[in-house]
Amino acid sequence: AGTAIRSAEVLVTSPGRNFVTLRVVTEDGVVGLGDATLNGRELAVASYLTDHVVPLLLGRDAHRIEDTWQLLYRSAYWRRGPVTMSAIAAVDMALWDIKARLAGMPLHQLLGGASRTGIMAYGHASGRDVPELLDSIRAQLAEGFRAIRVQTAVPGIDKVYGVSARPSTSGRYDYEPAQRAPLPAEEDWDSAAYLRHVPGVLEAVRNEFGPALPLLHDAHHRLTPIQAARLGKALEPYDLFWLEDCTPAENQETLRLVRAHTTTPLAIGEVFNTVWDYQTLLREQLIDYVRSSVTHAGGITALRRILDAAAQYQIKSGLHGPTDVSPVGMAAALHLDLAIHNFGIQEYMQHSGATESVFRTSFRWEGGYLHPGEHPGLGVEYDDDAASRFPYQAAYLPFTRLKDGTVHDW
Ligand code: GCO
Ligand code: MG
Repeated sequence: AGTAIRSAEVLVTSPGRNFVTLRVVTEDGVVGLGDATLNGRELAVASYLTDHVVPLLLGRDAHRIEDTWQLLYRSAYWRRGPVTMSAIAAVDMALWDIKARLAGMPLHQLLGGASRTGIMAYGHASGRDVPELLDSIRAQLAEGFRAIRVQTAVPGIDKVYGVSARPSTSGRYDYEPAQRAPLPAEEDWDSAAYLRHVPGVLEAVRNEFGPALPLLHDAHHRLTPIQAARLGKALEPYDLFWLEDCTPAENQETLRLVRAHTTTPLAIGEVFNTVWDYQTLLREQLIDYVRSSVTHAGGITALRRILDAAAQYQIKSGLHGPTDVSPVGMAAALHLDLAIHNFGIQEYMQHSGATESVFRTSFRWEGGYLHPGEHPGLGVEYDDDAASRFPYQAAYLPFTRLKDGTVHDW
């Protein structure tokens, strides 16, 4: 029939940074796109798709999204993991894109329709010192952001996650942790220095911008449970919207200890890839925000289930949206954000002009709110000519070592 899958191609391009995209085409020529970008491990997902998934897709009915999802998840036997789940996510997104294009509707209509008029997004600010940080926040406010993630350099540490090397005083926030090089770069870390420094920085920001501006902070998995508890407590006077990834994400039970000591809201989940990673966190109400991306959590089908499970506990969404989530993955997030009831906030790190030349999107950014637009499907078109100008280049996320040389969480 006309909706059988005729082809599925894996597209790798690097307009400023690497992206892996799956393009599924039906017999009738309807195209669906899915994001499979896994920062620093792009080619593993590309191979997983090309070698092991595409052959299973050919000839299948593109309408059978649930059945395809279950087939890809269960037939792999090994289950879960970021490579597998990013590959499944790309197929899932592409099939939802096709279904919505065939229905002539923007995807959020198929997910239940809009629950709100716009999607509140947070922007990113950072500084090598407090004055530079305050300027960076002002620049993000001028861009229209109504919530800001605040990251700061730390005296004595050479390079800190989330801090832009060049201060961005206007326009797009310029931060890309993956570096184009054949091997990952080494950075340094000192948790004690960080813990001494951060509360004073948040105090300065709060004093400057008043009580109402939502402020977020990402500790990026670097603290022990007791350090995380102490940080959450120390930041309470500055009323954070959330403290993100305060401990390494593997151990869900750790969050019991953190939770017992602080009322600072907690966000976690960007490195998770299934509902199982959230099981304890949701059931015991140990977090306030689900941080997954559609791309790394197995697609729209799977993330919707995680968010519905979270809703029972008034846990809200805070979907991951750095530049390594492609415009296709971002569009999928926006349709989900618009449709679900338990929406919290959306991360938005604008893509570069080069990225936008490859991925033409229909989403809008107005007055601090995003909207996925009304185009049928996800609303993203892939420009092959533009993409061909940006061949893959190896790029890696850095890693850290403590002063004594011990490898630490980045
Ligand atoms: C965030 C994240 C990112 C990750 C990046 C890794 O909160 O947006 O922590 O900055 O580090 O996605 O690829
Ligand atoms: Mg993060």
